[in-house]
Amino acid sequence: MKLRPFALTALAASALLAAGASFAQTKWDLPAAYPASNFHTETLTQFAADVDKASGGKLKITVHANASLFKANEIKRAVQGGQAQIGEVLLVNFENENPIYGADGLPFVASSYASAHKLAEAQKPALEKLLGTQGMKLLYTVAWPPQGIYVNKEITAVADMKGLKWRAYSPATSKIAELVGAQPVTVQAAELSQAMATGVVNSYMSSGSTGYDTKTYESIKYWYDVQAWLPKNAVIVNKKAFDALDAPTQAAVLKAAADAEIRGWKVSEEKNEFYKKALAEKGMKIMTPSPKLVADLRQVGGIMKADWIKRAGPEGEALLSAFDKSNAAKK
Ligand code: PCA
Repeated sequence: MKLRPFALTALAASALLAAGASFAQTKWDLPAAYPASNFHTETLTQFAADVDKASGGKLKITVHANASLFKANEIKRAVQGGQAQIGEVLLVNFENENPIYGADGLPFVASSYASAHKLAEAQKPALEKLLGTQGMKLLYTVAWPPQGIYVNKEITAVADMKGLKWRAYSPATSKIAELVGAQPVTVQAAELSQAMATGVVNSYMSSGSTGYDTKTYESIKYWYDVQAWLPKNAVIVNKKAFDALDAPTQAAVLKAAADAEIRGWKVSEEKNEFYKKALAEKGMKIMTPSPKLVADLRQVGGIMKADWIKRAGPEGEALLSAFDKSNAAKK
């Protein structure tokens, strides 16, 4: 039989419609707080591409870098309320909500990649439970490189930090300022360059990564490689949004997340050395802290840990003792 042109078109249209019906595409927005070139954001971009591929294009995730959609400390609430389906947060930002979020922001509890990884494992069950009660699901976490002190003068003891205008990114980094007699100002990473350029701050604690991203060397000369802690970013998803996906797409998300976690930790550790070199090349002095400065900072850390244990209660103690056990065990 010979089909007339009209019949052909109708046939093609109905075939397209049928394909469309079985191909429901979901779009997610993923707010993130760091620049597109940051290794965390690159990990996210790859994660989104992996999900796209493994789901056969059914789930499209758009990464919004550099706090362009929500400020760093607003991302968690956005995911919780469903304004964003998925997001990347800095866990320690939310320590005032629950101390469990701040376990990886305690100075000198875990200061190498190996021990930070063990701390992440010890923190995970409590974190998953806590996020679950808030209608969210943990997908993966990745550590920032070890935290050191950016400061506009040489320091040999905590007494030298008195009066500094100190940029804080979390309750714990504000607390450090209080304990050393500095003035804390909370500034998210996306606004840090400006805060330094305008003299709002002249010091802060963070990784080589953030010093590099924010061109800290243009305003501040010294970075003390204290290796005090390795805070983590976490990628979290709204549970309703996740549950609304079909099973194969859920599996694709979980697989891509597991891959992203492995990739992210590896890149973080590799880039740690790169950042230090790059900062030095830009004229920054990478300093080994004096024994006195380290001892003083450890004392500050001790106060903070004791305070955290008091606030975190039995759950916090269980977390730390699980960590201590695995950290003491031979690898
Ligand atoms: N960079 C982030 C958090 C920890 C880090 O290394 C920041 O400074 O905001």
